Amino acid sequence: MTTDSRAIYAPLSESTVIDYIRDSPLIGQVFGAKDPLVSQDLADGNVNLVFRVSVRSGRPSVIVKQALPYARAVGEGFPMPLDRAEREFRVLTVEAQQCPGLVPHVYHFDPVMALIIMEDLQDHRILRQGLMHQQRYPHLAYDLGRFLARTLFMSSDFALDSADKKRWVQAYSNPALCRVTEDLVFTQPFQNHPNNHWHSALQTDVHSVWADDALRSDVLHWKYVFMTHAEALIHGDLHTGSIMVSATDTKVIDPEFAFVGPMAFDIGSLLAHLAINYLVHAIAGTAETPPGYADGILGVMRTIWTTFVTEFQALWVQSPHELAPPTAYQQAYLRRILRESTGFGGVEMIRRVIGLAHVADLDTIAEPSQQTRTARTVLTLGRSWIMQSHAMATIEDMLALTTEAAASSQQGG
Ligand code: SR1
Ligand code: MG
Repeated sequence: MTTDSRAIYAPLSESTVIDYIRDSPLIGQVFGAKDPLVSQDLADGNVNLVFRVSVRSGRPSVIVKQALPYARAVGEGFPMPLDRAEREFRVLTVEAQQCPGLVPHVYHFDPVMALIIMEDLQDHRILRQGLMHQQRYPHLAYDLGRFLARTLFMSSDFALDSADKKRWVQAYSNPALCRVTEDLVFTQPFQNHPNNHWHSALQTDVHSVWADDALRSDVLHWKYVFMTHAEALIHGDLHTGSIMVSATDTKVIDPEFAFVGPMAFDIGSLLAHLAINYLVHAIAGTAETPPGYADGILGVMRTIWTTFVTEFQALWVQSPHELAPPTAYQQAYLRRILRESTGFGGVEMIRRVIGLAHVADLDTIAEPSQQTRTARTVLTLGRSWIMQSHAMATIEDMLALTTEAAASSQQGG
């Protein structure tokens, strides 16, 4: 892996990205000097430029991900700092050590151009797309439970030396992107804000969220936890669009929102997006939905959590440390993480219906009344995860709330 930079930042295009590669250490490392290179614009997330560059036959190929000084999908009115590329590069490097094989290989980082050149996962697809097309991934839940346990444990005070942990808090400080999350996740969706948008059929539901002071107080609590609890180096935007999968492999991508924050923010966000996908299949399933597919998503949620717990506890045992706690403390700690995951997950569900950034699982439901019903149920479940979070003792409690919301929606509730 190389680190190198051009003198001046300039956003790349489909043609200039080829010039960039021709003049980079990728020649010799991945491509030959005379290889006929082609490129493809693959950007479909909210934030960055993404290109595939390959030889004309298709392989070998690499992905070039470049930060823009603003959020790509919103425009220049939504500034975002270029230094997020460097943070993403550093976090991918740390995660590759913590979880070999679960993040893409990085070939090259250029801090001035704010770009990372990484492995092209051509045989993978974005998990959200795979789940929307009713694919099953037998290794997924285990891989993600392990990813969560290892990244979170190994960057926490349970693994790091006290002074090192404090250095990590500084080194991964991410004020601008944390502010994006504070605004887009915890604040704007819970009040009337011009960045919000929602389906007109949900007007009453949205107004009842804004009028619900008990709910808004709890959301404020979770925002405060997000802002103050420097527990571990978290991914910061871990949803089914930040994961790539094949039948046999899982890769977690896009850690640009990473900072030292509450472990449960990652777990809750991931489980929330799976719960949204569960509701889509349970409520708006089509003739193509295989029997049992929605329940399979619940199984993925369960196994992510149980694997996380098992692996996290194994790391506690295997990594003797001055903070090695007794079993009762471990159990209480992990129950707190479950409660917090439920709270954070509920906030994430609601923001994906009302806030700036929506999800394709819901937006692509073809039949309008089914789409409304499902989105309304996501709001109901989000509220229930938030308001019931204090009562979560096991993952089955969270799954029960989830199946109850689906059942109530199917009965017209
Ligand atoms: C303008 S950024 C909107 C959202 O996209 C990212 O993936 C984060 O989820 C952020 O909240
Ligand atoms: Mg992202």
